[in-house]
Amino acid sequence: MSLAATPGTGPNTFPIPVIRKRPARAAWAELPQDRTLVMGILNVTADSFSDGGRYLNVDDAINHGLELVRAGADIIDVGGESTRPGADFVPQEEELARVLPVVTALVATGAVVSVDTTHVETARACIKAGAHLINDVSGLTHEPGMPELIAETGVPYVLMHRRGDQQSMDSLADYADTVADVTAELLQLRDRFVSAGVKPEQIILDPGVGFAKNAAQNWELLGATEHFASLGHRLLVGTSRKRFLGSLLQDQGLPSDPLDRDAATAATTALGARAGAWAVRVHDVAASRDAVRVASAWGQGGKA
Ligand code: PMM
Repeated sequence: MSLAATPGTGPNTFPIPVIRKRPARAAWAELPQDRTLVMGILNVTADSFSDGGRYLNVDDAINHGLELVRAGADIIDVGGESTRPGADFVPQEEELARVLPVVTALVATGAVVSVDTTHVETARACIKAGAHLINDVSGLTHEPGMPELIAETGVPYVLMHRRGDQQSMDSLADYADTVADVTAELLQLRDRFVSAGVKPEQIILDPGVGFAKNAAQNWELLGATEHFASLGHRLLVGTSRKRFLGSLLQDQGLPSDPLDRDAATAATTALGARAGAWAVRVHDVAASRDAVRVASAWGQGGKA
């Protein structure tokens, strides 16, 4: 990867390196197809559970996005509203003001950029600014107009399973059969998007680990990764530093704070990759960059 210096673009004050010189849309088409992709998390938020407040400043956020690319991220997922249980809602205009300069600057470097938003107007503005992917965690509560926007723009779209919102979801983790119920609800949602004109190949499914699920339910969903990867869509899995990993480590008497969960996260990356995940969403990119390559080499005589 060349990091040729170029004049700065966007609102920040330092020159932004061009990672790959090519039209913004081509960057998506050039993503590797022979291994699981690594999506690096860039939370431009005050209160995300493991990195809240660290990248609220635009320059810090852009710098961190570039660090994630240098560490081996295939996609950078930029979010302006924390989705952790109990988090405050952020007005859509404020969310957009946080993410748009970061998305614009990262797209200008040639990076593949995803936007983690539940808001149609944020998604619309970011797509206009060149974002390649919309990552919507709203699940069964998505905003009216989202299916139409995704159909109209043709961008890839992560359809994640969640019941309720960040304030109500913990009380909604009641399933007769976790895997069957999540599958049925996800496919119902998928059908709504397809009816609005979204092409099935635009849709990336995500079982929504930790969203209206307790630890045991998260493990059930992860154990069914192969099943979720066989539903006719690409599959994204997000486990990074989540509470259920902390509980597992704590129960074993091991360090379990959010920043102690990266090795456990890398293990879920390797297992998820072996089970057919298209991408994993992680904070610690370097560990998962290596883990997806180990997963590819496993069973292929060492050829990653
Ligand atoms: N998890 C979080 C945020 N966005 N998006 C998708 N598609 N899947 C996830 O599992 C997911 C997500 C919460 O993690 P963070 O607060 O560390 O970003």
